[in-house]
Amino acid sequence: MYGNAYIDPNDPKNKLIAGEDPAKLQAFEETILAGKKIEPQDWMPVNYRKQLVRMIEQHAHSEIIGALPEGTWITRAPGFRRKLALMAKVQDEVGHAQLLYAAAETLGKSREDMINDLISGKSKYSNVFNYPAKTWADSAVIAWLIDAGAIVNQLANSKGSYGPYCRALERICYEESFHLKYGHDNVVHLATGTKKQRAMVQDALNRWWPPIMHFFGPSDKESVHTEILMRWKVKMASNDDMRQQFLDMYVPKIWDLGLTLPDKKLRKNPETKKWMYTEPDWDEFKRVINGDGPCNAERLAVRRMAEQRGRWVRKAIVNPKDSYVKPFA
Ligand code: BYC
Repeated sequence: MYGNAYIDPNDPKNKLIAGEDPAKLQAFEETILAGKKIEPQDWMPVNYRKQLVRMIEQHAHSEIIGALPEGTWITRAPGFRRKLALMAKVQDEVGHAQLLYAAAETLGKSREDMINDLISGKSKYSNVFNYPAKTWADSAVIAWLIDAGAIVNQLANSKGSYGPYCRALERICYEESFHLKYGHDNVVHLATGTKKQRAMVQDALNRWWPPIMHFFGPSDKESVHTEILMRWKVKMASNDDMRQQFLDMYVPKIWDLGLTLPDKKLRKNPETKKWMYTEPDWDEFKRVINGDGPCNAERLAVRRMAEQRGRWVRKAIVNPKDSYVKPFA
């Protein structure tokens, strides 16, 4: 429906831009085509704003919820150095959420509304964080491969069109590259360790592989938002392209460690240079992102508790006279 050619907001086929001023829309699209950034004070179509809020908000939620599965391993990480490193990583992830909430706020949605939409279950967040981190190896696999997937996505999108989101992503990517190295170091340690350690990391990889394949979103055929997001350079690559890029970079590294992946079809087609794989279970993906994964209820319950327990602090910061309010009221 949308190529790079001019699109007419008065054409009933173009529902996503219905009612927009054609001249403003054209100027907006030309700015994007020229590779310039859109800033908060600039004119933007209603749906550009809506899509950005949806995506940045979901991303911010993913960062704070993503801190939970790894966070539970801080006290159990083997050795003081790994405890310190994991604590710093978890702290970074929560910091990423702050950067992203601030970027989304520039589009007019308040942080309070975003948090309320998260804890009420209205907003989505990344599928991967609805699975349990059962062993120390799970935390290693998350830090290596989920952070790797995040970098593939975020590095591409940091070259996108919305200034505040791109600047937040650039900074996040610097920190994620440390996380990836930390995760890789942990996986290598386990994969080259005792028989028990190898078995533990292999088991974690087997369980995390399907959610990792889901992480990049539904196949391009099924994706709802990709077309308009790519036209407006919010997304700089399609879901399937990002998945392919991830497979290209990380499957060889996983195999090099002598680890296997739970997909017999997984191989690179020498002619097309594309990875072939078993189609992920998209019904499971839909269940998980719509609230019915193994840990959704637990994750939201923790966030709800954090929101309630921190309420008096936020109130006291806004109005110090209120600082006598009882905690947990
Ligand atoms: N999980 O039309 P589509 C991290 C939803 S955190 C859940 O293809 P789009 C880390 C999608 O929202 C990094 N939902 O969507 C943190 C849509 O539903 P709605 C997280 C998903 O937006 C702590 C529907 O499916 N990264 O790395 O074009 C510790 C149709 O999909 C998912 C980001 O948030 C999913 N995986 O493309 C360690 C990156 N995939 O909204 C690590 C920013 C799809 O219509 N986001 N859905 O109800 C994006 O790049 C894009 O939003 C996506 C999806 C590629 C994820």
